[in-house]
Amino acid sequence: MNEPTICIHGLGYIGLPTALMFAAHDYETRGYDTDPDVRETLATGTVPYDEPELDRYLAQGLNSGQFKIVDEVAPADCHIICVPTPYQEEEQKTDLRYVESAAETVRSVLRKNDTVVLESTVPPGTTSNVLRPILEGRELTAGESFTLAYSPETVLPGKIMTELRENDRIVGNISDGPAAEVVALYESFVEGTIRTTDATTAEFVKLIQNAFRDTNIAFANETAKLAHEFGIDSREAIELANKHPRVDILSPGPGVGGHCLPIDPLFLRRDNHATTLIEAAREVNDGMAAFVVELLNSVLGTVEDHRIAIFGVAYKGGVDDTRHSPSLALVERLTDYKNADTAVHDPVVKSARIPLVTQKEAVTDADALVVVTDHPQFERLEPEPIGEKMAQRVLIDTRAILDRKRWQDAGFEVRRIWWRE
Ligand code: SAJ
Repeated sequence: MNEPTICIHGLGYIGLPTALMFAAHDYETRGYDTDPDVRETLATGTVPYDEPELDRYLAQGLNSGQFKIVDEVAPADCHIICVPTPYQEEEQKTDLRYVESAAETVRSVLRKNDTVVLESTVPPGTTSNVLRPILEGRELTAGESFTLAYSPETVLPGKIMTELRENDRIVGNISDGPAAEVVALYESFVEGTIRTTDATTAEFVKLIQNAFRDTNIAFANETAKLAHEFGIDSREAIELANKHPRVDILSPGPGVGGHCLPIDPLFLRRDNHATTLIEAAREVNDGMAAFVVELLNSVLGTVEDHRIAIFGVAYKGGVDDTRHSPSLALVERLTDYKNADTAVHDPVVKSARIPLVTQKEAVTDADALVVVTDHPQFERLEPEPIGEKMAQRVLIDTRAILDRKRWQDAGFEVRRIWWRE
C-alpha cells in the first residue's frame, strides 16, 4: 500500500465524502477540521447530516484505519482544501478567510514535491493570486517544487457519493502542462472523464455551471408567472417548449435554495461590475416567496390575521439541509403581515433556525397549507385527515406534487405555481 498520504482540510459536506472516497480507494487519508466538535462527532462514527452511503463509508474508513481524524495537521504527500467560502452580501465579496487560514496551515507542513489542491468554490483567480502566494516561500515555488491545482466538486446533495464517482471532473493547474499527479489521484475513483485546464478557467467553469442552472430556473419561474397572467398552463407550455431539440427549461418553484445556486453566481461579480443577467436571475428567484404570498392573498383576501401551515423547510426534497431555504424566505416575508402566524413542519429536518412542529400541530386551525419542499413524504399526503383539522381548506402546492383533483374533491381550494388553476 504505497499510495501517497492525503490530508483533507475541512470535513463538511464536500471534504468528508471526498476524504472517505480516497480512504475507500486505499489512500492513507487524514481528515482535519478546525472545529473540535466536528472532529469529535465524526470520530464516534456519526455523520452530522443526512446523505446516502456516507455512514457506511465512515464506518468502513474508521474501522480499516484508512481514514483517521487528526487534531493537528502533519506532513502529507497531498493536501486537499475543502473549506467554506461564504459570501459577504454587504461588502459584495467572497469571504476567503477559511481558504487563507487552511493555506497557512498547509504551508507550515509543506515539503518539496508535495501536492496541494483547492476544491472550495472561489472567485476566478483565487488559486493563483491568493493561495499561491501564501504557500510559496524562499524554497518552494508552485509548479516547480510543488504541485498546485484547483479541482471543483460538482456533486448533487442527496447523491454525493454516486456523483463523486460518476461525474466528469476538471483539474486546473497553475503552471503549464497537465497536473499529472492530481489527475492520477482523482482517477483512483472518478469513473467520468477528467479534463485539464488552467486553475482560473476551472474556477470560472464551476461558477458558470451554477449560474447557468440558477438563470435557467429563473427563466422557468418568470415563465410560470407570465403564464398565470396569460391564463395558460405553464407546465404544459414548458413541456411543449422542451420538445424542441435545443430548448431545455427547468421547473418553476417556490425559490432557489441551498448553499450553491443562491451564492456562487455572485462570485462572478468583479470590482463592483454587476453581472446583469445573472443578478436579474437571482432577483427573480428571490422574488418567488412574494409570488407564493400573492397566491395566498388571492384565496384568503389577505394573509393578515391568518394562520399558515408550511410543509418543508429543507431547500429541496430528500435532504435535511435548510441553508437558504425558500421556506425560510417565505416565513420571513409573512412576518410583514399583521398577525400572520406560521407553523412549519418537516419530516426530514431535525432542527432549523425556526421552530418546527409536528404535522398535526402545523395544520390544526390553519387557514392554508403551503407545500414548499418536494419531499417524497408529501406526495403521499391524504387530504381528508388534514382538511378536518384546518380552519379553511386552502392548499398552495408550490411544487405541483399533489393530485389536485383529489384535494379539490376533498373541498380544497388549490393554487399552484405552475399548472393552470
Ligand atoms: N430547483 C428548482 N427547479 C429546478 C431545479 C431545482 O426550483 O428545476 C431548486 C431546488 O428546489 C433547490 C435549488 O433549485 O431549491 C437548488 O437545487 P439543485 O438540485 O438544482 O442544486 P444543488 O444546490 O443541490 O446542487 C448544485 C448542483 N449544480 C448544478 O447542477 C449545476 C450540483 O451539481 C453542484 O455540485 C452543487 O450545486 C454545488 O456544490 O455547487
